[in-house]
Amino acid sequence: MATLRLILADQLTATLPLITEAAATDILLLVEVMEEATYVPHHPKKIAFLFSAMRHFAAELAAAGRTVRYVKLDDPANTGSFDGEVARALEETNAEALALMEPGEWRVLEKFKHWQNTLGVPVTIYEDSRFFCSVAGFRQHATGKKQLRMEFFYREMRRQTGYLMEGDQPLGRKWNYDTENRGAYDGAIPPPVLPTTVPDAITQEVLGLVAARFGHHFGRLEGFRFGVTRAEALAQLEHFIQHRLPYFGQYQDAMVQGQPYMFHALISMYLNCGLLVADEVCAAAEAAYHAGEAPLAAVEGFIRQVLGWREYVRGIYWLNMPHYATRNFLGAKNPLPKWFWSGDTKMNCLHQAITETRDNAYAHHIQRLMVIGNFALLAGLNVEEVCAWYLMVYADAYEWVELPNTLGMALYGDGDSGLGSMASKPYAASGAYINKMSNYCQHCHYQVAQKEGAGACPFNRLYWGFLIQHQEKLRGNMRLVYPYATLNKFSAERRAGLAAEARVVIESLETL
Ligand code: FAD
Ligand code: DLZ
Ligand code: SF4
Repeated sequence: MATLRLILADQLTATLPLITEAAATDILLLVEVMEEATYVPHHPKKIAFLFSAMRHFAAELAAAGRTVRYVKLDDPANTGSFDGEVARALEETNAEALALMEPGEWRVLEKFKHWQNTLGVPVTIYEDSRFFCSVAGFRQHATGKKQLRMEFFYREMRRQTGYLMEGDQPLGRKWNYDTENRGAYDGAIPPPVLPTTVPDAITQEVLGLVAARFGHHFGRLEGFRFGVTRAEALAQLEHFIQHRLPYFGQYQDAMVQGQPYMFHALISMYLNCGLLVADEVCAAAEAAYHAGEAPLAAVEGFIRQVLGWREYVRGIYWLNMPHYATRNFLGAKNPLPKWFWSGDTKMNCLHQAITETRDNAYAHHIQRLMVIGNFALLAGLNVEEVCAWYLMVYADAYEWVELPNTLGMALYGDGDSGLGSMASKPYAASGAYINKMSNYCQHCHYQVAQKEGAGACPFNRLYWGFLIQHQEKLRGNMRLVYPYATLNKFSAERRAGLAAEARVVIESLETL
């Protein structure tokens, strides 16, 4: 009896039990479908990356002797959806069972569950074995707690995995080295040039297809540089470990005009589609520390992102879906300005972050959080629209990781959920933070030192108005004691002036 085994574009890991447990007669199914490429209009580089990676992965499986059924997007028989392609494959192959692995998105899991009742064949759903913490494991972690915090979850994961541990103690006797990390960039170490990957014939064909079918989506296809095979992803990881990891922590929050990558790893797109797995990434970083090639602060900072944050956001997503997607604690409803689709704004920090996103399908964490996210938070931009924007523009974006980061961490949309909230306070900041961490303000139309008036930095003009507008909801937050104490010292007249100043900015979002 043959089983049809569906492998999604973000399940390209040859060691998955979904694949290794396949019998010789089983059929491995990979499908390029219009429905997935357009449920949000993904960045063309993201689509090209996934289609090319899928085609290379399928070729490797076939070369290893597996029976692979691969459906290209432009196959005339392609029905355009997972539903259609699974039903067609079952009919045409006479497979008598279907095997799947937990998907990364709630909407796809709902489909899978539906198939259990409608397809007329037994359906098995494997657990996604690539994460350190299973969905059930996170639920257990959450049980009985009044509030969840990444830092405590992370310590639990360190103990469980043994990463950077000496017995039951953290290596160096400290769990977290952030006080040594996150400095401003002094220019002393130039960011290394990234290795480039030359598109082969498969990628060239995909690039042609994507240009023709998705060229109208936001984002530039030219300059495609992602690796598309496991070997290429491993080479990218190795380059990071050797050349950028030693400075990762120190410059983690730094932003420099014309340097989109700085000392970041650029591996999230490979981790999230399965070409790399989290365990090998953490192991490589830890080995660099033990070999004396990277300091503990940098290695701990990096491992915290992968072992801590990445696992934590996945846990939060599955713990809280589907209602999580509808949260909007601060009632943010203002429409996205048109320049989110062009980068055409006089605010240099946003111009840099959005045009780099358009060109590379990538922006690093602080650009996502403290520039684009911070602006969206202060300006009260519509949570649903902002989340959709993040989901479509980044090559690493899947709802399980995008939604908690955007709705939760950047927009504080889950601020009322107590147990499941991502951040302990909104990441609201004035222009002073961006000026401290970047050189963007030196090249900006607006004055970062100016607090009010047409020429002042819009982040400054929005900041106090944001705190005033949401004081009923935020005043009790212990981490906002200082800004609210400062606000309380202002006269009623001054507070009214600051609120009016923010309203003027919000009314002129399109022209900023
Ligand atoms: P590095 O900065 O070098 O970090 C190393 C690795 O740590 C990353 O590859 C990633 O796997 C992991 N990591 C770090 N921070 C996080 C985090 N907060 N959540 C999950 N993993 C993390 N990451 C995504 O993978 N997909 C997304 O769709 C996504 N959307 C985001 C939206 C917003 C508003 C914000 C603030 C962050 C988002 N992130 C997302 C997290 C983070 O910005 C990216 O993982 C990171 O920028 C990827 O680049 P890198 O590989 O160079 O990461
Ligand atoms: C993002 C994406 C795109 C653009 N295209 C496909 C596709 O054609 N076939 C496929 O199997 N998966 C695709 N994906 C990834 C799916 O949307 C992903 O599996 C879900 O988002 C669940 O994580
Ligand atoms: Fe951004 Fe304000 Fe600095 Fe301009 S002055 S780059 S808008 S923070």
